[in-house]
Amino acid sequence: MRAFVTTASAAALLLLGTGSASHGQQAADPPCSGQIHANPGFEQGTTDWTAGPRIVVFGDANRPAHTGNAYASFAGLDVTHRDLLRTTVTVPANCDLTVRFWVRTTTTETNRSDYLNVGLAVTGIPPKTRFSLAFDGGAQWRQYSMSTGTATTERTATASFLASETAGNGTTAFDVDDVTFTLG
Ligand SMILES: [Ca+2]
Ligand SMILES: [Ca+2]
Repeated sequence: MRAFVTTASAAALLLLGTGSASHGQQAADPPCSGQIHANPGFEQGTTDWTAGPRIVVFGDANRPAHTGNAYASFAGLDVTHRDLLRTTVTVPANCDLTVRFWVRTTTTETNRSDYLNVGLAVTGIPPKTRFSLAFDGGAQWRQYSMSTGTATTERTATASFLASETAGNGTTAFDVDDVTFTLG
């Protein structure tokens, strides 16, 4: 099924629907519940994610996952580079989507140089960085959350994790696990 991403095409769809004899406004409740990502904790590697080659880590006893064996890691390499991890889900009409994720930060930095920008891009809304995490994120797993709000049309939502590391001033590793996408 094609996504109708513009207000104009959504309005056209509504007009077409009005001509249908099947029903009025008594459509079934939208399916606004449940966690909808198939691989939120990276236990199936990069399935359903777009990720660089070194991002998903399995079974590191020294730095265990938040749950399961696997997590995504933007490793502190002390090399100037960027890494991107992202995934896209469909948000049904009239549903809110809440993305919750856990981050652990291991660092030798004492000021902000390496960072992890977490974004949520939603159909019809300009992409936005919701969190810009850095050296002060904490060595224990911490949970963060961000939501799309609701709209009257089906949308797509892309969650992105963009790590940027700069060499020569300390190293920072960001670990990410249990990125859940829950409709409400
Ligand atoms: Ca996991
Ligand atoms: Ca650095």
